[in-house]
Amino acid sequence: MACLNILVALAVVAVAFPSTLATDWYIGDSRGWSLNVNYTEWASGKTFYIGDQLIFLYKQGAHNVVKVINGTDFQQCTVPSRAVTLSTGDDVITLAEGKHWYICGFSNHCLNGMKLVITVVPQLTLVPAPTSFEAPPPSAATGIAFSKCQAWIVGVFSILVIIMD
Ligand SMILES: *[C@@H]1O[C@H](CO)[C@@H](O)[C@H](O)[C@H]1NC(C)=O
Ligand SMILES: *[C@@H]1O[C@H](CO)[C@@H](O)[C@H](O)[C@H]1NC(C)=O
Ligand SMILES: [Cu+2]
Repeated sequence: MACLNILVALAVVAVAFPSTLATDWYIGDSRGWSLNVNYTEWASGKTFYIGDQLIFLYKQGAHNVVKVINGTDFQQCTVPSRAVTLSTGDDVITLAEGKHWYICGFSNHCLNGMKLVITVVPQLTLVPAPTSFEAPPPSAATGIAFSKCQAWIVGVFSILVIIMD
């Protein structure tokens, strides 16, 4: 039953560290980047990792995305003079670690709540398998058992990857 033990251990690892793949975050989900959305509420409970992408969808010309440098500008809705402004209507930002502030630069939109602050943390990495699984001694019988086991593990992992994708 060594095979089952390994499968269970791998399943535990897979659940504890669900994915090393980056997430695409559609800001505001179906509402996109617009007025009348509480982006504090939208962001709450979400964990943003380095390498994830923020996607701001909106009608071009109706809004924009301005990256502000600090919490003061964010609170006061001040557009910095040399701000990075995105305005394609389909703006994608790949996240680096730390706190990031975004506002809409159109008049009064930020004051009416079009503002998003997030904190980006490092991605958890997959830890090496625990050392308790020693490779079996190389006899013919265990050799076959082990390769069956490997086939199982590959199979189960393929299914997990499909499910979690
Ligand atoms: C947005 O949601 C947050 C958290 O639920 C709440 O504290 C805040 O008052 C809301 N803001 C507005 C403008 O409704
Ligand atoms: C925030 O950034 C603005 C520039 O956009 C700067 O003038 C201001 O001093 C900064 N405030 C703090 C508290 O760092
Ligand atoms: Cu706007």
